[in-house]
Amino acid sequence: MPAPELLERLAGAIVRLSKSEAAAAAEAALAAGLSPYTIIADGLSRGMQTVGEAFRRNEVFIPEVLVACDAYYAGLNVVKPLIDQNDQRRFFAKMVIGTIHGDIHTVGKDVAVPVFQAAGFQVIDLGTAVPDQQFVAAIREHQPELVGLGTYMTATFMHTRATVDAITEAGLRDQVKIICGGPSVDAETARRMGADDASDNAWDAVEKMRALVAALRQEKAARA
Ligand code: B12
Repeated sequence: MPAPELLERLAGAIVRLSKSEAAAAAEAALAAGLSPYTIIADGLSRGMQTVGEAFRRNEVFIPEVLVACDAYYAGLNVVKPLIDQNDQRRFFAKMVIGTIHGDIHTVGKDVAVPVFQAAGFQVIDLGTAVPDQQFVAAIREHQPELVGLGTYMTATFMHTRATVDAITEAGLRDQVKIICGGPSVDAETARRMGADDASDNAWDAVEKMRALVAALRQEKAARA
């Protein structure tokens, strides 16, 4: 099968919400000599993008999006062992993500992470109810440009301030941009908490994240 058809099959498997088809299409694409990066960027990710557009138009809903994520991961898992995770040139930027402490909602982050990966971010997922010091340790270890805080409730959104303060006290605040995500947060409130931006939609967040990374790079260049 020629490359364009293989890529179409990969993207189509995500749109058709088929885990088995995504895995089989990834195997076939690898066997045909396509690189893991082409499979992810031009195949699986394009499928996720299409699903995201349908979600924005209210043509599909969260249950379908979650199955699309499963299909995306089924394809990704086939090619993952062949990716050099340390090859920074392949990724647009590295991000550390975790749900703020006190908050056990998992679904939003489970949807957002594959969307961010599909958009070219290398994502280190710290999980749910993440203590402040774990964010600090992860920034030291992984040196991301972006920190994503999953903040799904008003009550625990207040913890954003404590997390940002811990990052500041560790002397790391000017190394990263911080974006909050979830239904209970807006950009203005996030900034009042010391973060840089917020989004309640993973696909919209990607544009904001790209802009934050670009701003950070400019600031770092100006400081150098
Ligand atoms: C499912 C659910 C639960 C499940 C969670 C299951 C699970 N494993 O996640 C259960 C039943 C456990 C639960 C518990 C509670 N819940 Co609840 N829950 C929900 C519900 C119905 C759906 C959440 C969801 O999955 N949405 C779908 C996802 C895909 O959307 P999303 O989270 O917004 O994510 C999108 C974006 O925000 C973005 N995104 C997500 N993460 C990130 C991260 C970054 C960095 C970025 C940039 C973007 C981003 O990408 C996603 C795709 O676009 C919402 C109501 C609602 N309609 O939102 C309430 C809701 C979030 N829950 C709420 C509450 C209050 C609770 C409880 C306190 C209830 C209780 N009294 O016990 C407990 C919390 C316990 C705790 N300590 O955390 C409130 C929060 C209200 C508020 N403003 O504070 C809500 C809004 C319901 C309500 N209207 O009252 N909940």
